[in-house]
This record gives sequence, C-alpha cells and structure tokens, in this order.
Amino acid sequence: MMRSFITSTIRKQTDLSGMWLMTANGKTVSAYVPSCREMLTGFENYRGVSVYEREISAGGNLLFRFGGVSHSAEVSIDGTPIGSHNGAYTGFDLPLQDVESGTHRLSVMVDNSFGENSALSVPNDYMTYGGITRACQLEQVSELYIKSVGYIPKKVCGKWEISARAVVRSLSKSAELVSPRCEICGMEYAFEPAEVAAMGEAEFSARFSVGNAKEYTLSSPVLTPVRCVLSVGGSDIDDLIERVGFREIEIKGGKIYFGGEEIQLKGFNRHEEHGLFGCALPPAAMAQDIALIRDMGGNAVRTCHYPNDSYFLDLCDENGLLVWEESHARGLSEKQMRHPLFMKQSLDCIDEMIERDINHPCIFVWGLLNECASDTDYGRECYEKLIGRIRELDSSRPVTFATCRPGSEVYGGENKGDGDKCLDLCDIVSFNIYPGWYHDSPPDEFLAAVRKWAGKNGGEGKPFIVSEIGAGAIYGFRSRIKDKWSEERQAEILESQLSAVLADSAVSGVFIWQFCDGRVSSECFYGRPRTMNNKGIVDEYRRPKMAYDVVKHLFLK
Ligand code: ADA
Repeated sequence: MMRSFITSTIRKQTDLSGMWLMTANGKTVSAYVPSCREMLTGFENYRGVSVYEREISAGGNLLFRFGGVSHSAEVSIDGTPIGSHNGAYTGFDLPLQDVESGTHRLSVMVDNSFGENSALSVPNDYMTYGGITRACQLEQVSELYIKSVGYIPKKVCGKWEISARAVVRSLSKSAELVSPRCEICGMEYAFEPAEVAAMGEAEFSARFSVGNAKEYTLSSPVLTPVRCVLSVGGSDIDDLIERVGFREIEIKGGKIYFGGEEIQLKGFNRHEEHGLFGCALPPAAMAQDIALIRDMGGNAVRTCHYPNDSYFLDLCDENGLLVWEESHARGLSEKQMRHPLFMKQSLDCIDEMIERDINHPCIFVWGLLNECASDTDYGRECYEKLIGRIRELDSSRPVTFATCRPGSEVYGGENKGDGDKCLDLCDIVSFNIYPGWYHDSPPDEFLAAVRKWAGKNGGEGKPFIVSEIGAGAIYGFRSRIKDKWSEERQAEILESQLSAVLADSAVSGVFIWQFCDGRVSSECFYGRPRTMNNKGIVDEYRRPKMAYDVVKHLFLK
C-alpha cells in the first residue's frame, strides 16, 4: 500500500507488492517487493545493478506508480523502456497508453552504485540501500487523469479557505476541454474549465471557502478528505483523493505556532532504518516507531536526511506527530555541491517532495542541505537557489536547514569571520551540536554561545532549534565507569544535553540524534563501531538503551 487511505474510487488500482524475480551478478532469486536487496543472503553488502521482474495482466491506459526505488530506476514493459528516475526518496509515475490487454513483463533495473550518476547518493553516514524499497502499484486510468493535487488551507477573517492546484495529464491524441471540481465537507467547488493539449498537461487553480471545516490540532488531528474529480463531456472519468488538515503554521516573535499554539519541539531524528528491513520498513514497523516516540514523550520527528515514505507521513498525520521533512543531502562539501548533477538532482528532489507531500498537515517546516557547504560563497548561491525553489512551491510553511558551522570563536578561538553564511536565508535557525560527545564543552554554555553567534550572523529574532544533539552507545555494553560507547555514558551525556536544551526558553525545541541505530555505508565510515551510527536511543531492533528512560523522564517532565 502506497498510502494509508483509498486515493481513488474510479481508477482500478493493483498493488504490486509480492514476490518478484531479482537478478544480480548472474544470479536470479525470488525477492519480495518492497524490500532491500541487503536483506537477501549473499547481497548483504551488494552495491550495483540488479533487475527486478514480474508479470502483470492489464491493458488500456496504465499508470505505473513507484513510491521509491533506491537509488536509480529504469523501467521497461516487455523489453521496451517506458521511463527512468534518479533519487531513492521520492516517488515517480510512468504513464503508458493503449496497452494491449493481456500478460506483460514489467522490469525495473535498479542501481545503488556510487559514481558520476548521482550527486546526492554518496558514501555517507547512512546506508544507501538497493532495491524497490517502497510500495508500488499499477493504476488503470482514462485518457486524461489527475496527475497531482495540492491544497493549502488558510484562515481569512476567521473563516477557512483552501487554495487548490490540480495538474491534469493527457494521454489523448487530441486536445480536450475538461472541468475538474473538488468535493470537500459535503460541498462541491468547480475549477474554471480549460483545454488540455494532446499528450500535454494543464494546471488548474482555485480558491474556495469551506464553511464547516473542522480544525486539525496536535491533540485532535482531524483529517478532511478532499476528492478532486475530472469530468469530460459530463462524465466523471477520474478522481484523486487526498486529505488536508485545517491548521496554519506561523512564526511570530521568534517562536513557531502550529494552529495558533506555540510549539516546543521534543523530537527525534529518524533515518528509515531497521535491523530486519533496512530502509524498507513495513507499516507495522513504522507504527511501532511512532508509538515509541510517543512513549518517550516525543511530539516531532525529523526525516533526516531525505523525504520519507508517504505511508509514514500518513501515520504522522493521523497521530498528530509534527514532521520536519527535508530534501535529500547530507554533509556535502563545496566540491560535491559543484558536481554537474547536484543542482538538477536537488531541484528535482525538492519539486517531487513538495508536489507529493504538500497536503500533509503534520509537516510544519521544509528542510534542506543538512551540513552542506553553507560557510562558502558558492554554497550560499546553492542554498539561495534551493530555498527560493521551496518558497515558490509552498509559501505556507517556513524553511530551515541544519548547520554545524558557528564561527570558530564559539569554540573559544578568535573571531576569524568564519562560520555559516546562510542564516539570513531561512525562517528558523537550526544547529546540530554535540557538546559532551564530540567536544567537552558544557552543553548550556555551548548552546548559549551558538545562539549568541547565530543572533549576530543572520539569525537575529528567528526561532532557534537544536536540530541534532546526542551521544553514542552500543546496545548491551554496560560499564560502571561509564566507558565511551557504554549505555551509562550515553545516558549521562543525554541527561546533561537535554536538561540544558529544555531549560533554555529561547530554544523552540530539540531533535535528538537519533531515534534508532542505523547502518552506514561501509565505503565511508569504517571508524563507526559495527559500521553503524550508534547514537540511537533504541538500537536497530528497537531495543531500548538506558538513555530511553532518561529521555522519557525529561520529555515528560
Ligand atoms: C551530523 C549529521 C548526522 C550524523 C551526526 C553524527 O550532525 O548531520 O547525519 O552524521 O553528525 O552522528 O555525527
């Protein structure tokens, strides 16, 4: 299942989950989709190309929908290429018209190798898995169908309005006049009819008020279905259902407001990672993570460092869990940001992320470019362009990025005029800091110094988030003298860090690094014990470490 709810009443939708054949290195095995190749014996550390194949029985106008293929895909039907996609963390749809009814061979060539074809998937402190790692489905559509719909709720003079934007795609060989409409809260709202060019796309926009809207709050996350219907010649030929939450995000007086209430974030950085499933967590495992976050008193999750599975975002909507969603990038140097594909792949990821996720009320901020070269002039040009794209696509949410670059005086050095050059570009200032783990500064003093530096370097008057803070521990390693990597040491450091952050009233919240232990790419972090990032509060199998109760105590205090 790609989503946690029915997205169409007209399309015939076929879930393509199940056993496919996967061929790699001249070996063909049966492989479940969605899953990671690394979960298959013999492929635990496989990096490269593999081909997934299965038969489908269908005909007519087909839409092949993939939630995520890591990290590049080339799709064919009966040996004929129908499309490709680069980027593991956003979905893609491939239309194919006039397919003869019958049995066909669907092939997906998957490649997770590092190299010149990807500027964003590089050896890193997280694992780039391989496979059809998220749900995929086949839909039978008409010659014209609704490609996407985006809704932005806004309160105007105390009344709720929605700005709606629908994109209609044509597979027809002739231009067609279409008249989309929206059905919400028992009312119908029509877009202006318009012509869609043969084999083209057309965008429809409308703004309408919704008199009986029920508000979405974190304690009462009411989701409102919106059905967009496409009519041609008086017949309804397609529909696309989404859900919206009537709430607004505001920044006032250096604070963040969600639905009119100031938010104090108690969050976790969560990689899509699991000891049994790799990055392809099934819905039950996603739900368990949300339950554990809630049990610890958490109210937020950061999708470090890439857009997450739509199904997980649906569960966050349903549970009123705040989400900082970010486009894909982690720790890229200026040289890596100068990769010829960096800007295109970054823009594509942002476009696909926002077109796919704009309707999720749980997403309160868009993030990007985690710890990239924001302390360089070239880096600033990139930050400026990409932040500008986010603002073009969605003016209803603030923008932030997590940086680790205060000026060197924060570490007690002289003022060299170095540090982050981009804080003026964002709405919320977010810093990744590790006092007590990577350096011995007292957390409260270090946090105050970073906030002071940020206030003088573009961040003045803006909300401030500690976007990462934490320490490592190997699950089961106990040490009465609190040796490094022991659970006792991690618990002690988290106690000190979180106490300082939660006591600082100028801070709008924290995301602990990190929710669970996660695999890192062996090409990059041999230094990490177990070739894992071990800063999880639970390990990769969700076994709580001693720090779990420290976090729970402090978050619930
Ligand atoms: C950085 C980075 C994280 C992770 C963390 C760590 O802040 O943003 O992805 O690598 O450091 O564990 O050191």
